[in-house]
Amino acid sequence: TDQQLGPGAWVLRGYALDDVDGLLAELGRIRRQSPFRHMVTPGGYTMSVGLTCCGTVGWTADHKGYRYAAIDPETGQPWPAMPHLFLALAQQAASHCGYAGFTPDSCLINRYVPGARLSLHQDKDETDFSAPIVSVSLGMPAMFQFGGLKRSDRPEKVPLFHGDIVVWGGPDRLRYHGVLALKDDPHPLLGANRINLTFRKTR
Ligand code: MD3
Ligand code: FE
Repeated sequence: TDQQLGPGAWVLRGYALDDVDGLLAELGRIRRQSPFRHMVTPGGYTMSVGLTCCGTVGWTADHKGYRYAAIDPETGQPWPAMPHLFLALAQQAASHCGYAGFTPDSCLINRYVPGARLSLHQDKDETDFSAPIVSVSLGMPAMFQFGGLKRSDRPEKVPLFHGDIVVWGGPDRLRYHGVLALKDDPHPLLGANRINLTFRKTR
């Protein structure tokens, strides 16, 4: 049931389903320590997606730019540690797609409510583009946009559902991508929320 999106990108349908309860328990601990917040981009826009992180470093945005940092700017404390279950699941999904030895140091956690969206962008704040990115979708479905290496390349639409994992690496690592505004389509476990975990090796 693996669906290939590109030469280095795959959707693994339902791959995280057996781990959902454990992932949500860990997420509860993470968000008590570093709550979801809406970051303001360097251009002055408040993101509709709420965000927190775990791992050695977390992703932050402010008027000065985007970067990875060890301290959560909201709490002044280190980001929560990456739970073993998170790491194990990301590594298992990566090796399933041929990316052995994936050692993510950061997990970005996005929360979407109805209407929240992520406009087309590239992930290029990392220093190591040789490592893949692993993303885990939980809760409400979303329509993902998978573009090309140029912003002007017309994106392909790919629906992502609760429990799906996507692995992107190699020639697909720098493709433009985004998430269309979420519909109000409540999920039995997560209500009107979508949570996306994105694992990265940032350095
Ligand atoms: C495709 N998050 O946090 S999955 C992001 O669902 C982000 O929250 C989305 O894009 C979400 O930056 C999409 C993650 C993803 C990450 C890297 C990619 C998709 C990618 C790199 C190339 C192509
Ligand atoms: Fe991204």
